[in-house]
Parts: sequence; structure tokens; C-alpha cells
Amino acid sequence: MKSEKLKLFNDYNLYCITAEALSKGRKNIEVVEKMLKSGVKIIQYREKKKTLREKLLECEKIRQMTLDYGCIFIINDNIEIAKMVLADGVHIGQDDYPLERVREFLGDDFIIGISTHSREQLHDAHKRGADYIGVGPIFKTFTKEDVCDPVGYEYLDIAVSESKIPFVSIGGIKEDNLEEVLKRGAKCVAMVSEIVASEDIEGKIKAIMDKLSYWRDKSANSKGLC
Ligand code: TZP
Ligand code: MG
Repeated sequence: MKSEKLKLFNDYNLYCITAEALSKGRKNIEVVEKMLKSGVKIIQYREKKKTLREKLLECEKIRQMTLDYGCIFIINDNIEIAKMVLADGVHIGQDDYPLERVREFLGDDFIIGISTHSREQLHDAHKRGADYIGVGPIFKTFTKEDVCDPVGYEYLDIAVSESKIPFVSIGGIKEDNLEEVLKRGAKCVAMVSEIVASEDIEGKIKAIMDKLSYWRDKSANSKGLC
């Protein structure tokens, strides 16, 4: 059920995104397998340069793999591929199809996430019925072409206090700066290059997940004491 799946976005979780060009010669399928074996529960397929046919074939495989591991599968941009492979959701940007049209096309059971970079876009996403928002880029990133300037902690703080739907922080987040972002109230964090460009993907994910678990426990304990 969608509401169950969305709980993962509202907790201390790692949201992994593919990028074959940065994956040190490894294919997306190999990288996704490593992510799944390491316990990642949200994976987004993001490929800007492949043909629709290539993307469809990869997404068909990843759909089966993610189902086998009980992992949520989100597809960037290609809403028709998401429908064809019965993904769990899509992620769109401000210049993609309007959210209402995407909702009409995919229906209420699909998760729809949208990238936001400002308070206005956050409230607009709420009004339009997004299920979660991307918040970023928090730091400078070289992964995305035509990316806007970092929104830094200023917009992250706004998202922490004003978002009524789950939000995923993104952009330049690494093992080394992760805790800075969590300290400010972020929970679910998306990473591209830190994971896919790592020589040891499993080791990198473990180190990040250990930090996330520490913060999840810390937050549960502090609630328990209230
Ligand atoms: N959207 C905002 S920043 C970004 C996307 C897809 C790229 C993030 O990549 P990285 O390598 O984690 O900085
Ligand atoms: Mg897009």
C-alpha cells in the first residue's frame, strides 16, 4: 500500500539513484544488485542518455529485482516506462509534465515525487498532490547537468519546518557530511556519486546505513523519553 511505502521516505533511509556513467565501468544492473544486497529500500532509476528501449529493458529487470528484495522502485522522468513496468513511483522535475497530468496518467496508487528548490515550490508541490519532495541541491554537485545553485541549509531548514509530506534531501551528500544534514532535521537522504562511484559499494552503503541507524535509534529514544 502506498501509505506503507511512504513511511520509508519519512524515516532515516538511504535513497539510492543510478548513474551508469559514474559507475566505474559497472552496469546499472550490477550496481543495483549490490544496492539490494546491502539492504537499500528505495532505488531510483535515473539515466539521461540511454534510449527509451534500453531504459525499458533495464527497468523491467530492476522491477523484478526490487520486488524480490522488497525495495521501492522509482523511475526518473519516464512516466510511461513507470506504467509499463509497474514501478512503485516516479520522480519528476519542475520542467517535466505537470504533476496533475502525471497523476491522471498513473493513478493514485503511484508514488509521485517532485524536485523542489524553494519554499514556493514546496507549497506548490503540496497543493498539486505530490507524495514526497526532493529538497536540494543541498551542496554543490557535479552529477546533474544544468543544476541550479545549491540551496544549502536555508531551504533545508524551511523543508524541515514546513513540509507536510516526506522530503528527501539531495545534492552533494556524502558519508562525510551526512550527519550535518541529519543534525538539521533531514531523515531520508539521496545519493548518487557517493554510492555508484565508490570502489566498494557494499562497504560504502554499510557505513552510511550505520550512521542512519544511529540517528534512527537516537530519535526513537528521545521520543520515548518525552
Ligand atoms: N537532483 C538534485 S541534485 C542531483 C539530482 C539528481 C544530483 C545529486 O548527485 P550527487 O552525486 O549525490 O551529488
Ligand atoms: Mg526530470
